[in-house]
Amino acid sequence: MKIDAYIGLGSNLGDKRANCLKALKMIDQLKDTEVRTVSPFYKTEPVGVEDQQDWYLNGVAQLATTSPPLRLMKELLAIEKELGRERKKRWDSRTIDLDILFYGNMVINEEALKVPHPRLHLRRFVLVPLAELGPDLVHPVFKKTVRELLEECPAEGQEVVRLEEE
Ligand code: A4P
Ligand code: MG
Repeated sequence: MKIDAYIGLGSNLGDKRANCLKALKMIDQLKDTEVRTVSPFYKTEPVGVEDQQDWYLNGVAQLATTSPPLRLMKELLAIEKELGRERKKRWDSRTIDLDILFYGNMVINEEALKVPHPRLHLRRFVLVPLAELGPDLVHPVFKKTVRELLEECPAEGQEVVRLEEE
């Protein structure tokens, strides 16, 4: 059965837009997964990082997939690797970060995969693009819509600027 999954894309190193577009193309080429819709991209203030980091480019994509969640996670990690992401320390600058936000209504609590993404409700760089694709999606743990989560999310230090589509 095809499941609707939502993923967050983020890049703050190199050609950020090209990195996100390449990742989307590679995701769409996965055997059991297709990219259904992509949000506009946003230029976003770095959140939760102490060192001086460049702003991020963030967006959200809706996927239709028959890949089970852990397999999809592995496939996304392989794409991150292929696009040259080096893991040095947590929350370091990165060429591409691919996070699974929602996988249907599933709730998963494993080390390798926590779904819904445990910090998505705190992050405007996720909620703003996600609300463009699915404002009425319901978070299966909080039982609130994306629109509601966005209204409740603190905006302080979390500027997001919508970029024009090209
Ligand atoms: N993992 C578990 N659950 C998930 C999930 N739902 N999606 C595991 C993706 N990965 C998940 O991830 C570490 C491990 O988490 C993976 O091996 C996977 O099995 P990582 O991508 O190496 O680590 P990370 O991204 O450095 O850390 P983390 O905790 O995922 O960071 P976040 O929460 O992704 O935050 N500010 C702006 N403006 N824009 C951003 O995109 N991103 C971060 C990183 C911080 N600040 C930001 C942004
Ligand atoms: Mg990540």
